[in-house]
Order: sequence, then structure tokens, then C-alpha cells
Amino acid sequence: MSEAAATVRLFFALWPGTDLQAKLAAWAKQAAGRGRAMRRENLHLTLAFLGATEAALVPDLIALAAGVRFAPIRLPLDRVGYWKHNRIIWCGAGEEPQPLAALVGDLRARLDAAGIRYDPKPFVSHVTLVRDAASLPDAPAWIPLVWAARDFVLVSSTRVEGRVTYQVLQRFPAQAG
Ligand code: 2AM
Repeated sequence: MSEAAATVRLFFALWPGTDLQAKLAAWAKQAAGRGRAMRRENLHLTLAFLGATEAALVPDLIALAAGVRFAPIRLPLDRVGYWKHNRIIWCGAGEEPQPLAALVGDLRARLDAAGIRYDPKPFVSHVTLVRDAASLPDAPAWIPLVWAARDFVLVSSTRVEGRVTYQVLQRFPAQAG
């Protein structure tokens, strides 16, 4: 009998720089109420969520994502929202910038072509700031803020002593622009 293949929990994301992380995390803490503010180092914007994936596929995923061509993305963080269904407070762009939609479209098309499964829910750009939240707090003073994203990343997610821990496995830089 063959052993089950080793899997890793993976997703592609935009990862904020330290200044932006700090700003968002500080607000999340203050806005959390009885909810759980995301830790500074875990803040991100998911582009495609693969979930449990054969570890042996990681090199293929890296090669696939390295083929994605995109210009640096200016993402206005001009909205905070609250989703009742999953009780998260998030921030994102009121209007999705076209270069971000193009990046997600290209990445997902390459995953489709390679037969790699990911959560097929339509992309809605958002950075989760608070989980288990009860309501939408007042808008933060830093709105609007522009996130200049110059790369995207492949991330693995593990639980270390009950804590979700993310590890950036690879960065994929934008082309000059
Ligand atoms: P969320 O913040 O809206 O929950 C890691 O779990 C990241 O992948 C989170 O940003 C999460 O979004 C996102 N994600 C997208 N689809 C997911 C799914 N089906 N299960 C878990 N996380 C998912």
C-alpha cells in the first residue's frame, strides 16, 4: 500500500511591507473589540487559495508563478468592511484596480491550465484585519491609503503550538513599470 502524499497548505498573496503591516495591525488591535486582531506579520491579501496541496508540486507552482508578468500595483485601501457570514473586518479597494484583476486572472488561468486546484470563489480583494468580530467599527483615520505592491508571494500555512504561522516560500517580482 502506498503512503499518503505529504501535503502543505498553500496560497498566493500580496504581502504588505513592514510600514503598512504596522499601520493596519495597530488599527486592527484597536478595532477588534471582542474579536481577534490578526497579527502584524500575518496580514496579507489572498490572490488564490490552494489549501492542502502535494508538497512535491511546490517547484512546479514556483515555475508557474514565475511566468506571470505584471506591473507594480497601486492598490487604494479606501474601504473597511464587515462580513456577517464569516465575521471578519477587512480593508480593501472600493474599486479593484485593473492590474490586480489581470494578475489574479493570469495566475488562476495558469493554475487551471496545470490542473492545480484552488478555491474557485470569485476574487474579492480584501485584507482580513479582525476575525470573530461582531460589527463594523468607525472608519480608520488612515483611509485612504495606497498600497504599492511590487511582488506577490507563495505562502505556506502551518499551525505552530495552536498559532497559524505563515511562511513566504517564494517572491515573484513585478516587471519594471
Ligand atoms: P480570509 O482572510 O477571507 O479568511 C489563508 O487562509 C488565507 O486564504 C486567508 O486570507 C483566507 O481568506 C484565504 N482563503 C480564501 N479561500 C479560503 C478557503 N476556502 N479556506 C481558507 N482560507 C481561504
